[in-house]
Amino acid sequence: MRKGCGRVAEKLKEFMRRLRRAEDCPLVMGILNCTPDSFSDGSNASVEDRVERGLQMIAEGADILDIGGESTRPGAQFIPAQEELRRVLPVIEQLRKVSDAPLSIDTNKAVVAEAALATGVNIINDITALRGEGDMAGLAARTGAPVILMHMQGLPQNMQSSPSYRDVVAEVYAFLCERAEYAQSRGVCPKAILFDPGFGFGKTFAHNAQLLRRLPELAAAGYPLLAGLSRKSMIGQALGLSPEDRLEGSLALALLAVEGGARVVRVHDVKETARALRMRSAVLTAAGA
Ligand code: HH2
Repeated sequence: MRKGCGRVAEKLKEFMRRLRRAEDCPLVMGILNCTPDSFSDGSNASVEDRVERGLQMIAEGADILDIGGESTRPGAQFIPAQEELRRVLPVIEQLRKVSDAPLSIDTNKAVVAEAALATGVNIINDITALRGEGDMAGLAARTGAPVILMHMQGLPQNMQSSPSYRDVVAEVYAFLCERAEYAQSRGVCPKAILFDPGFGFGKTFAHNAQLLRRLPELAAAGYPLLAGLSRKSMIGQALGLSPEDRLEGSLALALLAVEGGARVVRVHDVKETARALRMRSAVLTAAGA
């Protein structure tokens, strides 16, 4: 049986409220990839195993799960909507039967997002910021689903070939503001919009570092910020470690992002990240900060 709609809606409302309360502990988004080829956690696990992993992340402190059916790692190949749906829908359906936690769908295809929303997902995570396949802006406006707008230069197929900016922070800021205006012109409520600088999406190490250090400039736009740095290649570049060995680097980057004003961190390692953030909050609270 599907979890009560009222309870799910209540949980989503609470999530959206906490996003805007800077005094609350930052939120943890657990990554639940349903892909054979994601850069750090791709696998051919069964639906049951993926659902179990999702529940484990919730038990470990995830405030939301981000479910994805298409890898967007550099060089990833495009897959059709049909295949993406085949990967994600059974997992969403099973998860919704047993959990009322907020869920987001990581897709740039409106038809995938629409089916996911109909199956119990609450939030659209669109790495193309409403420039993908189909009318994602219309869907977000019609359903009232909150939407994460992410910056990307190029496409996953070519984005790391020669990323180039005059001022990466100014350009990402201008892009995200333009996409937020577009979303609103299509009827999306401003309170339903989140910003994401898109770490690693068409960016060199130096670009990612600039964005991280100058995150407060992006936060100043007034939309809650999400940061996705978990296990990304900038950690490999700095420490020379492979994706499965990037936990400590990921924790360091998550804390830096939160210091810069990120309200949500998108991570693979939920237990460790939630503990690190709770530790930080405990110190700040005790110090009256
Ligand atoms: N990063 C990835 C995928 N989706 N969405 C947002 N909003 N922000 C991100 O930084 C982001 C994202 C890439 O990470 P992952 O899902 O672990 O890998 P893959 O794309 O290979 O599945």
